[in-house]
Amino acid sequence: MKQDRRSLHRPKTAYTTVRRSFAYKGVEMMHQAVRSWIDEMAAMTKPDRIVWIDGTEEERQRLTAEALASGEIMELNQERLPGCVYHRTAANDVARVEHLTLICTDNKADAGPTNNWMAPAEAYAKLGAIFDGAMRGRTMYVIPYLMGVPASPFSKAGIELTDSIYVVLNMRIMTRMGRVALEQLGESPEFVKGLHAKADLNPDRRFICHFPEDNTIWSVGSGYGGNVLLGKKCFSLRIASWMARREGWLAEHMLILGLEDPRGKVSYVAGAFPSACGKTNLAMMIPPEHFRAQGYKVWTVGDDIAWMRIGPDGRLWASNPEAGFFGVAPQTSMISNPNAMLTVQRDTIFTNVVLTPEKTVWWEGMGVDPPAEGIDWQGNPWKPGSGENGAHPNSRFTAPARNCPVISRHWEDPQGVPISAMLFGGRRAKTAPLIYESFNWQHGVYVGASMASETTTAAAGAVGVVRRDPMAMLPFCGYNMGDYFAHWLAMGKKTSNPPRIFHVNWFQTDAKGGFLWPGYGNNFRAVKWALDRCAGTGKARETPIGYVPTEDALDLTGLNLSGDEVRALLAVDCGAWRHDLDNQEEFFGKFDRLPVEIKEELEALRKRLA
Ligand code: GTP
Ligand code: SPV
Ligand code: MN
Repeated sequence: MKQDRRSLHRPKTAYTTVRRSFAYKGVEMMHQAVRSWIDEMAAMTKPDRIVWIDGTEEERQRLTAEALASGEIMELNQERLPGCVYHRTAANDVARVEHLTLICTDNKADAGPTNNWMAPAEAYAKLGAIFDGAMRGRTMYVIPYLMGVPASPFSKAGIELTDSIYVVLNMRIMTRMGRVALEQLGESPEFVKGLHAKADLNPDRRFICHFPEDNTIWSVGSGYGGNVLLGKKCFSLRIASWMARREGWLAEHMLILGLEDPRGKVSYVAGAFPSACGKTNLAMMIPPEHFRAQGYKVWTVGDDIAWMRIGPDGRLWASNPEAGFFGVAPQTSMISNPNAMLTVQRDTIFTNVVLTPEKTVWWEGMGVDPPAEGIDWQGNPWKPGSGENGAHPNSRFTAPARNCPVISRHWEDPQGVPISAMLFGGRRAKTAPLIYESFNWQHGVYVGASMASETTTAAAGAVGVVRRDPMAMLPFCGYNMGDYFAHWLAMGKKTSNPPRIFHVNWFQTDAKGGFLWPGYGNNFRAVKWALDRCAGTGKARETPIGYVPTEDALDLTGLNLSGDEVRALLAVDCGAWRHDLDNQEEFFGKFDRLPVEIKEELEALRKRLA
């Protein structure tokens, strides 16, 4: 009887579909481990059909047509936005859900004090009950994908099983998917097993669980980006950070850019800022006119994630494992980020923005007049001046990286690019100056570990609250953050020529609450100073917190800042810092695996501030 039920649960059609799509090269060679895992997941979720994703253009067209027919996506004006489509998520499903994101390790202490934890057996049972039959009447898509470029020592394979075409179309942009991944996977059973089902999109039955000991991710009950594009935060940060610690590398929430000087020399910078704190913008920034005229250029390598390994030359080499950008739409304009605007003119998926009557898109801060009327992110008629946002503040675009006008020539180099400087930064209305340099690697790790930022709409919950967010990895570190700090310290010892570490803050406010620093392309001025420091030329004064540029060290040509404003941007307010240290102590107090070096750095800073 039990047997019968089981076979009932395994729709016969599924097997026909699977076998037919086995036609493409690679699947036949696939390891038995892959096939039996898919069988098992299908037995649980019970889809009507299983479709293997091969990554071809024909397949994109077929799936797009299907999703258009079902209403899952809408077509945009193909003359103005060729290849672009529009999607809305459920109104209660518009951001990552950190309180529903869990790390499931055998030992609770391995998840650490900053992660939500559940025992693996309990999590499998709890989510298994929600997954049970969740794909009935639906199709399960099997997406083999690579994070990283094929045949690179950095790249890793995953398979995501999902019942959402929207996910398939996004993964197609964000990863290298289909045949290329299966071919690399070959007969190896080494891959990250991802399972996603939208289920009933009920926030009470929504969980994003990571099982780093099993290379497994289970996500249920959401259709929003970071919760469901399992190659991104779930694999490339949470699971990869676990792998990186074991294998001796770093998986970080960092942009990567190349800064070319007038002689044509390109230096690479990586930067960790929390969600919606400026990574995409910095990665694509255009230097101010004064610098462009001299021949300075910025090239984009990545906008969200960096995998970094120690090279044979003792430098840290970084690679962007993603193939696209899942970027914040609001405030993106031809003034703030022209390269992003140009990137999203074709082959882009827009999520939760305003749909105009001409079937184009609009968002707050786009820098063009809003349509007289449109449809807002919730699908309701909307008019400018209504007092409501037309686009959700965390509305996003998904665009291929190759569309970016300033994509680096080296963005797909298998060995990555060598990093000269690393930036840690957040949104701090007060306390943190525009930029400062740490004294050395250990101090730099402490600067990263003690980072703080005001929360944004990228995650559900309160906005604008200052929270400690070490290395911008608080929501993304897949293991005990005390061990993570220790790993960073150890990496410095193993790297003979490590990057210099800086802290930046584009978000200081003046007495009226406006931003003191014009930001965006002007951030080039601070990044250039960082590279000047690496070259031994940037002028600095030593302060208790680190090296701060002297007032004449930043090239501010073309900017309208008063002397007082510049001094405010570069000020170190010892009283405010002492206050900040109390908050840091409270935060670090949560860790029972805090490396002694972090504590020592904090004490040393307290002494310097006294
Ligand atoms: P995630 O994709 O969530 O990881 O975000 P991100 O770090 O890539 O942030 P992004 O570059 O998309 O910027 C987020 C928001 O910050 C946007 O609304 C930007 O307009 C704004 N922003 C970015 N850079 C600056 C800056 O230099 N100054 C100011 N004031 N705002 C900025
Ligand atoms: C972030 O929140 O840091 C993002 C967007 O990059 S998401 O993919 O949703 O995590
Ligand atoms: Mn991010």
